[in-house]
Amino acid sequence: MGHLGVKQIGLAIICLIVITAVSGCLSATKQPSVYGNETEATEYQGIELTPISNQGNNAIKGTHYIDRDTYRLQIDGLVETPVNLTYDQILEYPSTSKVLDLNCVEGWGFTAKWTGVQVETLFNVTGVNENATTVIFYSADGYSTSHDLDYLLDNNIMVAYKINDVTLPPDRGFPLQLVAEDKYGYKWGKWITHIQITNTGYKGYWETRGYSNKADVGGPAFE
Ligand SMILES: Nc1nc2c(c(=O)[nH]1)N[C@H]1C(S)=C(S)[C@@H](COP(=O)(O)O)O[C@H]1N2
Ligand SMILES: [Mo]
Repeated sequence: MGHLGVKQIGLAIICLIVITAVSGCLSATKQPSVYGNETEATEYQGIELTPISNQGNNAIKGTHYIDRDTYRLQIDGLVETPVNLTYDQILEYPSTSKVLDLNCVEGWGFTAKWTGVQVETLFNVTGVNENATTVIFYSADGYSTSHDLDYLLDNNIMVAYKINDVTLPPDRGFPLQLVAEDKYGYKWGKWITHIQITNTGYKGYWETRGYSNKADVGGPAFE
Protein backbone atom coordinates (compact mmCIF):
# COMPACT_ATOMS: atom_id res chain seq x y z
CA MET A 1 0.00 0.00 0.00
CA GLY A 2 2.79 2.36 1.01
CA HIS A 3 4.82 1.34 -2.03
CA LEU A 4 1.86 1.86 -4.34
CA GLY A 5 1.36 5.34 -2.88
CA VAL A 6 4.94 6.31 -3.67
CA LYS A 7 4.58 4.99 -7.23
CA GLN A 8 1.35 6.89 -7.74
CA ILE A 9 2.87 10.09 -6.45
CA GLY A 10 5.90 9.56 -8.66
CA LEU A 11 3.68 8.99 -11.68
CA ALA A 12 1.65 12.09 -10.86
CA ILE A 13 4.84 14.19 -10.64
CA ILE A 14 6.10 12.84 -13.98
CA CYS A 15 2.70 13.62 -15.59
CA LEU A 16 2.80 17.14 -14.19
CA ILE A 17 6.32 17.73 -15.55
CA VAL A 18 5.33 16.44 -19.00
CA ILE A 19 2.13 18.57 -19.09
CA THR A 20 4.03 21.69 -17.96
CA ALA A 21 6.76 21.15 -20.55
CA VAL A 22 4.28 20.54 -23.39
CA SER A 23 2.07 23.51 -22.52
CA GLY A 24 5.18 25.68 -22.10
CA CYS A 25 6.30 24.75 -25.62
CA LEU A 26 2.83 25.35 -27.06
CA SER A 27 2.48 28.76 -25.43
CA ALA A 28 5.99 29.72 -26.55
CA THR A 29 5.06 29.12 -30.19
CA LYS A 30 1.55 30.55 -30.04
CA GLN A 31 1.97 33.67 -27.93
CA PRO A 32 3.96 36.74 -28.97
CA SER A 33 7.22 37.33 -27.11
CA VAL A 34 6.95 39.51 -24.06
CA TYR A 35 9.94 41.61 -23.00
CA GLY A 36 9.30 42.80 -19.45
CA ASN A 37 5.74 44.09 -19.81
CA GLU A 38 6.12 44.86 -23.53
CA THR A 39 4.68 42.64 -26.27
CA GLU A 40 6.63 42.32 -29.50
CA ALA A 41 4.77 43.20 -32.70
CA THR A 42 4.82 40.47 -35.35
CA GLU A 43 3.28 42.55 -38.15
CA TYR A 44 2.84 46.25 -39.03
CA GLN A 45 0.86 47.81 -41.87
CA GLY A 46 0.41 44.33 -43.35
CA ILE A 47 4.15 43.63 -43.38
CA GLU A 48 5.52 40.63 -41.49
CA LEU A 49 8.32 41.58 -39.08
CA THR A 50 11.40 39.53 -38.27
CA PRO A 51 11.21 38.49 -34.59
CA ILE A 52 13.93 40.18 -32.53
CA SER A 53 15.30 36.74 -31.61
CA ASN A 54 15.94 36.06 -35.34
CA GLN A 55 17.46 39.45 -36.15
CA GLY A 56 21.17 39.90 -36.79
CA ASN A 57 23.40 41.80 -34.43
CA ASN A 58 26.79 43.34 -34.91
CA ALA A 59 29.12 45.44 -32.77
CA ILE A 60 32.84 46.23 -32.76
CA LYS A 61 33.21 45.75 -29.00
CA GLY A 62 30.21 43.67 -27.93
CA THR A 63 27.19 44.92 -26.03
CA HIS A 64 27.38 48.31 -24.37
CA TYR A 65 25.14 48.83 -21.32
CA ILE A 66 23.81 52.35 -20.81
CA ASP A 67 22.03 53.51 -17.65
CA ARG A 68 18.68 55.09 -18.45
CA ASP A 69 18.84 57.58 -15.57
CA THR A 70 22.30 59.01 -16.19
CA TYR A 71 22.10 58.85 -20.01
CA ARG A 72 22.28 62.14 -21.91
CA LEU A 73 22.05 62.82 -25.65
CA GLN A 74 24.33 65.74 -26.46
CA ILE A 75 23.56 67.69 -29.64
CA ASP A 76 26.01 70.42 -30.58
CA GLY A 77 28.28 71.83 -33.29
CA LEU A 78 26.74 74.21 -35.80
CA VAL A 79 23.56 74.75 -33.79
CA GLU A 80 22.03 77.81 -32.12
CA THR A 81 21.35 76.10 -28.81
CA PRO A 82 23.28 72.95 -27.84
CA VAL A 83 21.25 70.54 -25.71
CA ASN A 84 21.78 67.60 -23.35
CA LEU A 85 18.59 65.55 -23.42
CA THR A 86 17.57 62.93 -20.87
CA TYR A 87 15.97 59.66 -22.00
CA ASP A 88 12.57 60.81 -20.71
CA GLN A 89 12.85 64.11 -22.60
CA ILE A 90 13.52 62.20 -25.83
CA LEU A 91 10.38 60.09 -25.25
CA GLU A 92 8.28 63.25 -24.86
CA TYR A 93 8.75 64.39 -28.47
CA PRO A 94 6.21 63.24 -31.07
CA SER A 95 7.07 59.68 -32.12
CA THR A 96 7.07 58.14 -35.56
CA SER A 97 7.10 54.51 -36.77
CA LYS A 98 8.34 52.88 -39.98
CA VAL A 99 8.85 49.35 -41.26
CA LEU A 100 12.33 49.10 -42.77
CA ASP A 101 15.04 46.58 -43.56
CA LEU A 102 18.46 46.76 -41.94
CA ASN A 103 20.98 45.32 -44.41
CA CYS A 104 24.47 44.62 -43.14
CA VAL A 105 27.12 44.96 -45.82
CA GLU A 106 28.15 41.36 -44.99
CA GLY A 107 24.94 40.10 -46.62
CA TRP A 108 22.44 39.49 -43.82
CA GLY A 109 19.41 41.61 -43.04
CA PHE A 110 16.00 41.71 -41.40
CA THR A 111 12.70 43.60 -41.40
CA ALA A 112 11.59 45.49 -38.29
CA LYS A 113 9.22 48.16 -37.08
CA TRP A 114 11.21 51.09 -35.78
CA THR A 115 9.76 53.73 -33.49
CA GLY A 116 11.51 56.88 -32.37
CA VAL A 117 11.92 60.59 -32.88
CA GLN A 118 12.81 62.23 -36.15
CA VAL A 119 16.23 63.85 -36.26
CA GLU A 120 14.50 66.94 -37.70
CA THR A 121 12.41 67.24 -34.52
CA LEU A 122 15.62 67.34 -32.47
CA PHE A 123 17.20 69.85 -34.85
CA ASN A 124 14.15 72.10 -34.51
CA VAL A 125 14.94 72.21 -30.79
CA THR A 126 18.60 73.17 -31.26
CA GLY A 127 18.27 75.18 -34.46
CA VAL A 128 20.81 74.46 -37.23
CA ASN A 129 23.16 76.99 -38.80
CA GLU A 130 22.72 77.67 -42.51
CA ASN A 131 26.21 76.47 -43.46
CA ALA A 132 25.71 72.99 -41.89
CA THR A 133 26.17 70.05 -44.28
CA THR A 134 27.10 66.96 -42.27
CA VAL A 135 25.89 65.23 -39.12
CA ILE A 136 28.17 62.97 -37.05
CA PHE A 137 26.70 60.30 -34.75
CA TYR A 138 29.02 59.23 -31.92
CA SER A 139 28.34 56.08 -29.89
CA ALA A 140 29.21 55.00 -26.36
CA ASP A 141 31.47 52.18 -27.64
CA GLY A 142 33.75 54.56 -29.54
CA TYR A 143 31.94 53.93 -32.84
CA SER A 144 30.91 56.78 -35.12
CA THR A 145 29.34 57.37 -38.51
CA SER A 146 28.07 60.38 -40.44
CA HIS A 147 25.32 61.42 -42.84
CA ASP A 148 24.54 64.38 -45.07
CA LEU A 149 22.13 66.74 -43.30
CA ASP A 150 19.91 66.79 -46.43
CA TYR A 151 19.66 62.97 -46.47
CA LEU A 152 18.45 62.98 -42.84
CA LEU A 153 15.87 65.71 -43.42
CA ASP A 154 14.61 64.59 -46.87
CA ASN A 155 14.01 61.01 -45.68
CA ASN A 156 12.54 61.79 -42.24
CA ILE A 157 15.30 59.77 -40.62
CA MET A 158 14.73 58.92 -36.95
CA VAL A 159 16.70 57.79 -33.96
CA ALA A 160 14.76 54.77 -32.70
CA TYR A 161 14.14 53.81 -29.09
CA LYS A 162 11.82 50.90 -29.91
CA ILE A 163 12.05 47.91 -32.23
CA ASN A 164 8.91 45.84 -32.96
CA ASP A 165 7.19 47.89 -30.20
CA VAL A 166 9.75 46.77 -27.62
CA THR A 167 12.27 49.07 -25.90
CA LEU A 168 15.56 48.72 -27.79
CA PRO A 169 17.41 45.87 -26.01
CA PRO A 170 20.95 46.63 -24.72
CA ASP A 171 22.64 44.55 -27.45
CA ARG A 172 20.65 46.43 -30.09
CA GLY A 173 21.78 49.88 -29.04
CA PHE A 174 19.73 51.02 -26.04
CA PRO A 175 18.78 53.80 -25.75
CA LEU A 176 19.06 54.92 -29.41
CA GLN A 177 19.86 53.48 -32.82
CA LEU A 178 19.90 55.62 -35.93
CA VAL A 179 17.50 54.21 -38.54
CA ALA A 180 19.47 55.01 -41.68
CA GLU A 181 16.89 53.99 -44.29
CA ASP A 182 18.40 52.61 -47.54
CA LYS A 183 21.95 52.74 -46.13
CA TYR A 184 24.10 49.74 -45.13
CA GLY A 185 23.96 48.66 -41.47
CA TYR A 186 27.24 50.34 -40.53
CA LYS A 187 25.46 53.69 -41.02
CA TRP A 188 22.93 52.70 -38.29
CA GLY A 189 24.82 53.87 -35.20
CA LYS A 190 23.80 52.18 -31.93
CA TRP A 191 24.21 53.49 -28.32
CA ILE A 192 24.22 57.05 -29.70
CA THR A 193 25.32 59.59 -27.10
CA HIS A 194 26.38 62.59 -29.18
CA ILE A 195 25.15 64.19 -32.41
CA GLN A 196 27.42 66.84 -33.86
CA ILE A 197 26.56 69.08 -36.79
CA THR A 198 29.44 70.29 -38.97
CA ASN A 199 30.24 71.74 -42.37
CA THR A 200 33.19 69.46 -43.12
CA GLY A 201 33.29 65.89 -44.43
CA TYR A 202 33.66 63.11 -41.87
CA LYS A 203 34.49 59.42 -42.04
CA GLY A 204 33.31 57.10 -39.27
CA TYR A 205 34.67 53.83 -37.90
CA TRP A 206 34.13 51.59 -40.95
CA GLU A 207 34.37 54.45 -43.44
CA THR A 208 37.99 55.17 -42.37
CA ARG A 209 38.65 51.44 -42.93
CA GLY A 210 37.65 51.63 -46.60
CA TYR A 211 33.88 51.21 -46.55
CA SER A 212 31.82 53.58 -48.69
CA ASN A 213 30.81 56.82 -47.01
CA LYS A 214 27.68 56.89 -49.19
CA ALA A 215 26.78 53.30 -48.25
CA ASP A 216 23.61 53.08 -50.37
CA VAL A 217 22.08 49.57 -50.11
CA GLY A 218 22.78 47.85 -53.45
CA GLY A 219 25.65 50.23 -54.18
CA PRO A 220 29.38 49.55 -53.74
CA ALA A 221 30.53 48.54 -50.26
CA PHE A 222 33.99 50.02 -50.73
CA GLU A 223 35.21 53.34 -52.09
N1 LIG B 1 27.85 51.83 -31.83
C1 LIG B 1 27.85 50.92 -32.82
N2 LIG B 1 26.89 50.97 -33.74
C2 LIG B 1 26.86 50.07 -34.74
C3 LIG B 1 27.87 49.08 -34.87
C4 LIG B 1 28.88 49.05 -33.87
O1 LIG B 1 29.80 48.21 -33.88
N3 LIG B 1 28.84 49.98 -32.86
N4 LIG B 1 27.83 48.19 -35.92
C5 LIG B 1 27.05 48.59 -37.11
C6 LIG B 1 26.82 47.50 -38.06
S1 LIG B 1 28.14 47.01 -39.01
C7 LIG B 1 25.58 46.96 -38.25
S2 LIG B 1 25.29 45.81 -39.47
C8 LIG B 1 24.44 47.35 -37.39
C9 LIG B 1 23.74 46.15 -36.83
O2 LIG B 1 22.67 46.56 -36.05
P1 LIG B 1 21.98 45.53 -35.08
O3 LIG B 1 23.03 44.91 -34.22
O4 LIG B 1 20.98 46.32 -34.31
O5 LIG B 1 21.33 44.49 -35.97
O6 LIG B 1 24.84 48.19 -36.33
C10 LIG B 1 25.72 49.21 -36.72
N5 LIG B 1 25.86 50.14 -35.64
MO1 LIG C 1 27.27 45.61 -40.65
